[in-house]
Amino acid sequence: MEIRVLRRVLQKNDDAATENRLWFDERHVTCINLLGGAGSGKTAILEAVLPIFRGELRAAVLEGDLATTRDAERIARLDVPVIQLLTDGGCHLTATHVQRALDELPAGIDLLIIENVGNPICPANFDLGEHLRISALSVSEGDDKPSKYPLLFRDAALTLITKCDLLPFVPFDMAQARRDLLRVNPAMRILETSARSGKGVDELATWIMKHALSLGAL
Ligand SMILES: Nc1nc2c(ncn2[C@@H]2O[C@H](COP(=O)(O)OP(=O)(O)OP(=O)(O)O)[C@@H](O)[C@H]2O)c(=O)[nH]1
Ligand SMILES: [Mg+2]
Repeated sequence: MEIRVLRRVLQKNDDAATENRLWFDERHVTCINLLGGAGSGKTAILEAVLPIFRGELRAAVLEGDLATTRDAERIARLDVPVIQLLTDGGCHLTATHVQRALDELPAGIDLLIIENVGNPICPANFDLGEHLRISALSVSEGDDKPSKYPLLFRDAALTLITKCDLLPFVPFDMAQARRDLLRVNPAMRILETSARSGKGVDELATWIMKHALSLGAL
């Protein structure tokens, strides 16, 4: 009996991602996919950085979660347009999830940040149609994570080492983490941040605005 082998099982997702990218390009929207493990500080860093864009660039957020609207509520408190995408148990967002939300976004935005489901593994495999990926690694997760979860960092243009205010309290070898991140992706930029102390937040805002500008959003 002939065994049929289907390759490129992600083709359907990739097709939707290509359509999403076209949608963003036609409207001059820069799209960023923010990935990281559960609780790595993704929403907290968004809460810190989004107010800086006010008056400079019109941002909106898609929040990916298995359950609850808690993260969307946190973003809505900043008066930033936000849509909660619930995956009903799914461990990652797909391009189709994003596609469904596009027509619900307000007109005239320059930047869309998609906070993916907190998970260091699956989200990395799904192109959402973003222009840029930012990955988050909190110091409380441990400096071994870049080597253990390389896919999370492989396509990141920027990795945020988050919760740096906790460095005095957790064993985290920064030099080792940086070395391992650059081994996974020598082209990435690394930024040490803390949503609590504000460390690196202005630099993150500048980085995002510079990239949005070079991608033609502004
Ligand atoms: N000390 C410290 N705690 C932080 C920082 N950022 C986030 N936290 C805490 O870490 C926990 C998780 O933060 P979130 O911002 O919800 O993390 P997340 O990655 O969005 O979580 P999920 O969306 O559930 O994956 C919360 O208790 C935050 O208060 C930080 O910079 N410093
Ligand atoms: Mg979150």
